[in-house]
Amino acid sequence: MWPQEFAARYRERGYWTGQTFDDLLAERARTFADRVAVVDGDRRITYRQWRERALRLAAGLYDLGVRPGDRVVVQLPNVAEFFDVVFALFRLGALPVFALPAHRAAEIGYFCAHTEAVAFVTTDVHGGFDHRSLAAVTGRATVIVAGEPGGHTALADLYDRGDVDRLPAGPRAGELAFLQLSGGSTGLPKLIPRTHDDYLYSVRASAEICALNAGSVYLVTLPVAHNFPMSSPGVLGALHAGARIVLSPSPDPAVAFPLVAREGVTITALVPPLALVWLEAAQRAETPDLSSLQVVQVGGAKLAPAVAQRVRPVLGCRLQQVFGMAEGLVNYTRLDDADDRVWHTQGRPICPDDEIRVVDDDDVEVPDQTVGHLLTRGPYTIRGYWRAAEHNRVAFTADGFYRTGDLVRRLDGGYLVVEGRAKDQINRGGEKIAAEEVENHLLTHPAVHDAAVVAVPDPYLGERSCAFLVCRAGQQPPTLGQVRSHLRDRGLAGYKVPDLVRVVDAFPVTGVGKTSRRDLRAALRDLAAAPA
Ligand code: J2J
Repeated sequence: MWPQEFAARYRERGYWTGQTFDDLLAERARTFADRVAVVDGDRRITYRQWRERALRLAAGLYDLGVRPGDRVVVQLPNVAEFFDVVFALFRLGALPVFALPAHRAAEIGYFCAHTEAVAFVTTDVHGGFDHRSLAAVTGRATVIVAGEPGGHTALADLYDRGDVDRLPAGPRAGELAFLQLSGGSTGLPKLIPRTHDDYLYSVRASAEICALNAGSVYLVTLPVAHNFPMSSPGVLGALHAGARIVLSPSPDPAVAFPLVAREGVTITALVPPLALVWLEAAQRAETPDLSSLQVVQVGGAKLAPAVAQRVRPVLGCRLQQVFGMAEGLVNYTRLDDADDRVWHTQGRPICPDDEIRVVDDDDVEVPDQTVGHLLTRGPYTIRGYWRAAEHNRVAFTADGFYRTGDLVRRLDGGYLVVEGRAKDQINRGGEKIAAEEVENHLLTHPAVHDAAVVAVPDPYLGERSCAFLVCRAGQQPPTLGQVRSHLRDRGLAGYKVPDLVRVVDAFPVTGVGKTSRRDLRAALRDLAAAPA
């Protein structure tokens, strides 16, 4: 949490207003009562209905035993129930833990155990996977299913189960609102504690930077629980503006483009590989009418300038680059920036009180235009991960700056260009993979003696992952297929399963004495990029 003097300053400057997400929804339900807030297929939910559904569900969850401060792992695809669940938990002061639909037993089991979750809310079958099977790893958490419950608690039954008038008082804005997932670079995923005050500030300011208003229509293309579509300005920014949220079940242009045309979508958020897919699809003759689009945001991974330049001519709208992180800091190119900045930079921070330091390996600040490590602190950047005291000592400086692990160059006007990464992470088209987490799973394979996972450049995804293996003496090295099925059997999310496997006799030893895994990964990176 922030030291007193910082908290006082952030309040004084009007960043932290004391409003909770429940307060915000209550207010919007009054102001925009019968306007449509959420569109999910044929379902259209007004602001008033959204609030009513959230309150009734809050009462049902309370009746089920969910209490203020409890953690609830939420794994839902882009469906309207996501908003009911999340705002019911906000009302109760229970904390959603945001899992992604791609997460499997390894991740869900860990989230439930680490957060001592009292409930796990998921869907029935999505993308060919039966999420109810995850009940096997949720420990004491009550499993709640949006859809066919299959022997578990049906979410649908909870709306009429409790008494709204007997709900306890809601949380205060300085308290935690939820736990978001870190992209991670360590063995186990870290959880990011965000308060109502700090997150709502980033949402409000983002909505303003992106010029959202009650006439805006925001298409949720990426998984809604990710920080980008949730808050930059995302669905919460849309709520703040009284805008309309349209949920796309898939980012595929075949699904998303007709929604853009039907609903008059004005803004959406994409990762770079999807931007490429959209550009290709939009050039085909039979493309639906995309003329309502005003802004396409691209972020999560580095966008190549050559792709950036195609957005306006092909999609007929402005491009906004977004360089953000679930830990806090978000940078945007501004809607009135010159093309050069929009194409070649990843924007500048939201807030004048976002403190940015670009430093060398010894934490000494480097001049503008020089590549260095990005450190940051500010009114919506966390001061520590949740229950991770040891890791926090390395992830934050003594004076509270978050070490982003990103290598950037700062230009005049505070614009940042992302030049690379110092953290042991693979950014697979915006999906983040912690090298060590995958390595730990690889080490459980009986033939594997040692493992190192590195990023390999990829023309479409930006990066793919390559696992280097040293095998045990006398053991047959596993094939790519065997490695992949081993990790899938362990319940690892599909995007974390290595794209390539290289078996080597030994890892290169760099420097003298102890070899750090980081040096090792760097040494292997060039090898991985070479053809097999
Ligand atoms: C290069 N790298 C980028 C960009 C993120 C908005 C937008 C994105 C995220 C996000 C987010 C990048 N160019 N434009 O939370 O609110 C890499 C950096 C960063 C990490 C954070 C938001 N945009 N990145 O991607 O927590 O390495 O958040 O530190 O998933 O993604 O990942 P994540």
